[in-house]
Amino acid sequence: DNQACTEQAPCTQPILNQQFYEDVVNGLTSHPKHLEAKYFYDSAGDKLFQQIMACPEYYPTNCELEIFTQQTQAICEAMMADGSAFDLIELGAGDATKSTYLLRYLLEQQADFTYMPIDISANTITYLNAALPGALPGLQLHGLNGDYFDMLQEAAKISTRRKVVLFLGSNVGNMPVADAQAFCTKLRQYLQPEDRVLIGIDLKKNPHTVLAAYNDNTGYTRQFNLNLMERINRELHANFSISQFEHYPMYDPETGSCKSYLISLVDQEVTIGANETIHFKKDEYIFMEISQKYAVAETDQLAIQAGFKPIQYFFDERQWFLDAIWQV
Ligand code: AVJ
Repeated sequence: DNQACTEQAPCTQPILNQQFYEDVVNGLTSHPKHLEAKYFYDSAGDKLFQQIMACPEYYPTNCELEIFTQQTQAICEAMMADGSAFDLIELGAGDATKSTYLLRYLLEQQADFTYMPIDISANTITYLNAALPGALPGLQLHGLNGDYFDMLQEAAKISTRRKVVLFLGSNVGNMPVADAQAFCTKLRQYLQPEDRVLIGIDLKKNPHTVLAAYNDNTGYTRQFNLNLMERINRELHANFSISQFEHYPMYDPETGSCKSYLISLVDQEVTIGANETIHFKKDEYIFMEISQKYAVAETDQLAIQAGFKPIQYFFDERQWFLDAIWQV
């Protein structure tokens, strides 16, 4: 049943996603308190992220689209390399809107490739398997549902062809720099000499521009953050009062880290399921998400420390965003 969990009637409803529960309790019993950005994307969160991407303030999506539409040929030539057959693997493909520009051109050139979108969401892979063959006739498609590295291993078993990995949308920015370094190093270990990566990275720019992208006027970004609390209420039978928390976005131009927090407006207690009570002091924060911005030289460093060679750069007109080709 859907009975609310109150202090008088502690919640005894089952928790369906045990990993989610453990990660949330872990994060909220840590100092400082934090939540994991991957949990933003339930169906309400997916919709809010679409709305964020459609906001005039949220420039990264438009920048990368501009790059893909204005420089399609050069990007695809860099992926086609010596013309040998390849597997085009996309990490976190989502609805594949951006990559479709590249896929269409590759098909026109009769490039010999299989598109292998990897996504943690089973819904996404089911959708892509259903939608792409109609939209892109002749596409060889092999969707993989699961963790990035498990699925990269899977892709290596399916074929030994050359790999080109897409990691778009500044998803790499969702990790602190040290984690991004470790991630790229691990990615390098799953690849062979001559394999390539096309990585989209948001660049340092006017701090007002960055901050506005994470603090849109309509309030979608605020709702996106608060939705994670609502998701915890729904799925983990918690009782967050959403109105008792305030969204606080910030950008530090020196480090390039854009971070969002939820600040407790009052002293309060929140229960999660039957067994957890979390205390919040007034003004205490929960760290929600990082969206790291890089200087071009810092993206080179990220590549090189991981064992990649940056071999080509594609910028938008304003040089706000970079899609780089890295080679093993
Ligand atoms: C999907 C991680 C690239 O950090 O810009 C957008 C997510 N969060 N607005 C980003 C996000 C708030 C986005 N990434």
